[in-house]
Amino acid sequence: MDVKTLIEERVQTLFNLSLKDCSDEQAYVALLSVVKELLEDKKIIEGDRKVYYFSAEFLIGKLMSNNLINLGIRKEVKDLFEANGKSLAEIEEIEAEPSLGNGGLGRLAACFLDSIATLDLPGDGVGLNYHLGLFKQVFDHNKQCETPNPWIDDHSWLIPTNKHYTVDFKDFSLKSELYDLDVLGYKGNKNKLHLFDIASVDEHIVHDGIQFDKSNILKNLTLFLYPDDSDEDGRKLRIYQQYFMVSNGAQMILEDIKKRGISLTELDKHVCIQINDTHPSMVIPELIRLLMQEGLTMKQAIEITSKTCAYTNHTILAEALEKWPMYYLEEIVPQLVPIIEALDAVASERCADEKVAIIDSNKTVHMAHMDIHFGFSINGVAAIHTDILKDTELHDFYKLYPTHFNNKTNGVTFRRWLLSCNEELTAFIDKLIGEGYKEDANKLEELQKFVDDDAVLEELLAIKQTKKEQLAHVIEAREGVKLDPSSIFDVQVKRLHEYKRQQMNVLYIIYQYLQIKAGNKPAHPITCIFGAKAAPAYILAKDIIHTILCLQQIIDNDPEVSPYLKVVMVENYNVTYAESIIPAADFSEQISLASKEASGTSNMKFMLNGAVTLGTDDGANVEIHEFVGDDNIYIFGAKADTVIAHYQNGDYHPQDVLANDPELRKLVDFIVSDEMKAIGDQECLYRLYNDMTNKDWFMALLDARDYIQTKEQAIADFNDRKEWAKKMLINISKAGFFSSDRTIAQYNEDIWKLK
Ligand code: Z15
Repeated sequence: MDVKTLIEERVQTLFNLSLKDCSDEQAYVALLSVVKELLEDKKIIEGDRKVYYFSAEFLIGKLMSNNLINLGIRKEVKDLFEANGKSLAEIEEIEAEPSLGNGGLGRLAACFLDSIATLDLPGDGVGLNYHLGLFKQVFDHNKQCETPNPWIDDHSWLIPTNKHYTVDFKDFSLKSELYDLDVLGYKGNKNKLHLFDIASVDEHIVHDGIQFDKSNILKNLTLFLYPDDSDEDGRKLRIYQQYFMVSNGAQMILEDIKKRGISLTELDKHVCIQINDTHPSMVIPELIRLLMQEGLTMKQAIEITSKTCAYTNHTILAEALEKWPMYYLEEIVPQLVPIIEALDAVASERCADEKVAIIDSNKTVHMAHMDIHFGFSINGVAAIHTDILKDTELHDFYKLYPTHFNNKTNGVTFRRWLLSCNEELTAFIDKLIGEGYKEDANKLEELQKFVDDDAVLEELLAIKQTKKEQLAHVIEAREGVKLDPSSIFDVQVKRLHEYKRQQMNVLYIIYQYLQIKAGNKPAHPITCIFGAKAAPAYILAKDIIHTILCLQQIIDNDPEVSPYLKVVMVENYNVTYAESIIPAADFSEQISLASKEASGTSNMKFMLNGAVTLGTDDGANVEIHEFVGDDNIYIFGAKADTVIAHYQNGDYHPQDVLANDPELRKLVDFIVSDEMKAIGDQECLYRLYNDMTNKDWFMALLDARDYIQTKEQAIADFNDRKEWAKKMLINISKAGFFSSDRTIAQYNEDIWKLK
């Protein structure tokens, strides 16, 4: 039966209504039920060898649009709804976005699952089913407040399974429940995302935002992703979560291997476990423990585990590399302690230097060190990032295991980040070069032949304009803020972190504000769009949000300024929001301090949608720069080697910069000006001001002047619409390398070796 008839009949059986007469909600429920069945009928991808991607986060976004695309029925369904007076886009909005991730790392995991299935490789995700997600961000008095973000309801895509495992902690055991999500490849077969949970979790213990008793593990274990770890109970809860995730995953894998009649001594020939950052690192000692329980010697178990596990590093920020005091592990998972001690002993036999020790002299366990000593591969996520790991951050490990180090530059799935979120651009590209690029992204290069075709360039600008108008509607509906779609849409959307330097963007806004007040209008009106969540215990990040929101208010209320400059920070930036913001962007802000952003992935989504990058030579910006050339990107600021030298020499002081640059001082001073203090919280504003002027650990002042000049140049260039459209076209045509299909093909070729 064709899909149209299926849907029409389903509305009839479920609601006794015709598609014309049912509500959008009813249409959604019927569509969901049909699509779930179509997914159920899809074959599971099989193979002798399988990868398991272990990750604390899977930021999958809404699933309907993606599933329709991968089933190859989106157009049919859209037409059917249209013929019945309904809009598929509006119906898709009804779905709640799963809140299973935070930022780039989680979104990468989701893109990877999509590409693994699309390449028809056997590979499943392993994670946790957080009921209340990260948190939902709301603004109150220009400050971030956190509230629960429930997303599981009767209409979720989760598939309950009958699988249960027992996970032992020191004081109690937990019986797990497993929920699965189908991950369908583009016009292909499917894999699974396995999300573990327990039945006793109780959302009702949450009060006053996202407060809850952190010691009540039975009730809180899978409530939130990244529970506040500023106190000891919070840190211990993270260990409970991590061990629960990896023990379940490891048990599931071994069960499957045994069922297939394979000897556990052959595990590494059939299974590869990819450890996504250090959150799942305990899978190494846990797998060793389980193998020993099955009768292997410790030596055998260590060897097999080492040949099974591979580690991806996503950061060089020392504070993000997890370390746990041994006594936490003794209190929670004592069964791992002798194994970790044995691993530490083996490691110190290989190299006695404490810099590479698993357990240091303070009895702290370094999770990344365990991954590197006892995994067969370690990779960084962009060329410059891997180089820095080899040369600096992990140099001592590189000397020990040079062949284990490899680079896998990140990528993004074009199904979601072009086909689904930008139908207009997709249709235009189809018309110009055909649909081949959907299977082989490098074919986007064929767009190059249109760089001097005026009609094409004009159409590209027209599509961007359409996407900007659509975004203006979304933002007006959601934030109550009116945007001018003829202004430049300058976008910085990403987690709030000092190293990403939203505070430097703030200095630009202050600069522009003061210029306009002094009678100097910008070359083109500009709208600065922000989206960012700050970790609940990250005070300075919250101060930066407060500062942005105060600036937004001051500018909104100033009729002299607001026709030329507008600031809007959207509430609760998430995947769904990204899908309407990214296609509408003119400028892509990628302004991290060089050496600090491992890769970045929104930079790739922006270029794919025809935005031009304003960025530092950091992360994947470096590779974007190489692909598009100097004329199609705006690169500024200190280079990574300069920055690294500043840290090594301890010779960067913001006061030195300010002493030589009185104009810059005026910008910083504005943070604590009377205007700001009149509406803002003085404690927050001064805390940020004092930090920026005395510490400025991520060197915003070092690059601020160059940043402001570069952005002014970009604004001026924007006015030559034809030249700008060429830059857009070249960015799109060079985006092919950043498809996660390419990334996954490389993981498979070098690390996983499936099929
Ligand atoms: C996260 O989102 C990333 C790194 C981390 O260590 C954690 Cl805990 C979360 C990001 C990087 O910051 C970003 O540069 C990179 O593109 C992304 O992971 C995916 O590799």
